[in-house]
Amino acid sequence: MEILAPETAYDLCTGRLDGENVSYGKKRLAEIRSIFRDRHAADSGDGDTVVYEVGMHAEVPEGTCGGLFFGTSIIHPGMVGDEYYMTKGHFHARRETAEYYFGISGSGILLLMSEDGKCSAHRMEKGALCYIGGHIAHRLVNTGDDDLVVGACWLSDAGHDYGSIAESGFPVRVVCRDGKPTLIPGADAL
Ligand code: PAN
Ligand code: ZN
Repeated sequence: MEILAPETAYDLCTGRLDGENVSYGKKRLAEIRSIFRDRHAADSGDGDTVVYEVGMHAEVPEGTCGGLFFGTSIIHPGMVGDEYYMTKGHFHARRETAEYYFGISGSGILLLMSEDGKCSAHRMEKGALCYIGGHIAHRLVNTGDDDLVVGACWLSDAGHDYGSIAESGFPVRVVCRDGKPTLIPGADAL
C-alpha cells in the first residue's frame, strides 16, 4: 500500500482551498442589492462589485445524508450607504442542522436569529469558534478594513433557505456610526 498525497490543500493562514472537489463562487452586488437598507445606494452601486466569495470543498453531492461540506467565506470590506458588506444570510433548509464557523482573519460580526426573530450579535475574528445550532439563521458582516475570512463546516444535506430571510430580514442591522460598527433595529429598507 502506498502513502497518498493530500487531494486537497487547506491553507491555515488564509483559508484558501485548492485541489479536488473545490469550487469558488462570487456574490456580486447586482444579486444582493435588496438585502441592504439603503435602496438608493444599493441601486446606484456598481452591480459587478464582488461583495463576498465562498470557496467550498464538496466530496459528496449536495443533499447526501451523513456527509459534510467545508468552506471558506471571504467578505470583502465595503459599505452600501452606511451599512457594512454582509452575506445574504440563511436558515438551513433542514432546520435542525447545525454548523461551525471559525474566524481566520479580519474583523466582523456574526448575526444569529432564531425562528421567532430573536437576534444576537457575536464578534468574529481570528481564533473565534462559533457553534451555530439548528433552527438559527446566520449572516456575516465585515466591519473591518480588510477581508473578513471565516471557515465553516456543515452537513451536506443541510441545504439553504434564503426565502425566509428575504421576506422578513434580520431584525438587527450593522451600520457605521461615528466610525464605529453600531447595531440598529429594523429589517426594513429605507
Ligand atoms: C456558509 C455561507 C456563506 C455565504 O458557507 O453559505 O458564508 O453566505 P450565504 O449562503 O448566506 O450567502 C454557510 O453558512 N453554509 O451553510
Ligand atoms: Zn449555513
